[in-house]
Amino acid sequence: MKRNYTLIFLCFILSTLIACSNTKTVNNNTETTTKTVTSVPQFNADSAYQYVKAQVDFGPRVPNTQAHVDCGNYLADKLAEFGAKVTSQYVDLPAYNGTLLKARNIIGSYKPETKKRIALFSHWDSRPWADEDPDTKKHYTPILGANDGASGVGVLLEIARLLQAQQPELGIDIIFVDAEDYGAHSAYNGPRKEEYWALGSQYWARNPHVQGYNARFGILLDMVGGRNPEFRYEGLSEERAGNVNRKVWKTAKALGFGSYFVQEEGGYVTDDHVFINKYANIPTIDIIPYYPEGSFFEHWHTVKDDMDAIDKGTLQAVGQTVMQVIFSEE
Ligand code: AHN
Ligand code: ZN
Repeated sequence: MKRNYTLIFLCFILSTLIACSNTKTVNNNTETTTKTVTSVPQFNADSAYQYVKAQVDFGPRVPNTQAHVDCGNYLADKLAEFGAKVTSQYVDLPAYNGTLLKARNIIGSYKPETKKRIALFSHWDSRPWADEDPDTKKHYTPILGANDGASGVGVLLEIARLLQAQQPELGIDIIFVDAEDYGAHSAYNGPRKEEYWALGSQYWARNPHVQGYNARFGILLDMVGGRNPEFRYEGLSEERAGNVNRKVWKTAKALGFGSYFVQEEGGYVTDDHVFINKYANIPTIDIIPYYPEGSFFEHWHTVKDDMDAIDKGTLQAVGQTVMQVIFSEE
């Protein structure tokens, strides 16, 4: 009799243990499944393409023009429509040739009260001159900047649309910087200083929209909508934010975009991230096409940087990768 009780007791303990461990396994599986399947929304390249086109339809977004004012209003309205807290920085910035540019940086913030943040950047102005055009008669014609300008902004607007419905753990700031592309004309004889570029981000990096602003890291998107680009590790990004480069390129490869994101060294590029790293001290990478010949894409700074230069597959590769990266942070 006594032995039977002991046996029943032992069976009870054993079955409880099995039941407990089973429950635990099931819960773990459920958790893992939920996380991988539902947590990263699907980036829609058709939608991003429409946002690129909407900008290009205003015409060249050159500072001190009506198209620039109108497009700035459109961008701020879209961010607000997508549920971001919108801040505009209006500032007059002197260009290399003395022209005073009426610039506007536009920031859309998600979870503005959250301390842990990620900053996503793209310039929204377009170059006043097609000074790389094969036809020298076009060298003073303003460009549409479908790829050089509108593509990065289009990708970020699509991300904003998705964030409206579902947000990652960290706060996200979408930062449209102005007056990036007013760097010295190719015919200019004076010194070619890097500070002539990226005027809007220089201002933002010294005067962020929130006092004492900081972010875990930053990602700059520049010319991310062209045909067959090869994104490589840009030099300064590698020095200042090498871990962010690995994270992004590894994520892209895992998503099947390894042909766009090539895990090789690229050259150094003067771009917005230089000043964001320097003045705001946020480790920021630049996703920008690598071109050994020194042109970022076939129609760079030419009148052909129009909607025909845009490839939805590229927008998809960059957009889905950035989504996966921002949703993977905790
Ligand atoms: C150089 O031309 C070396 N940097 C300019 C970066 C740029 C121009 N990004 C867009 N347009
Ligand atoms: Zn440019």
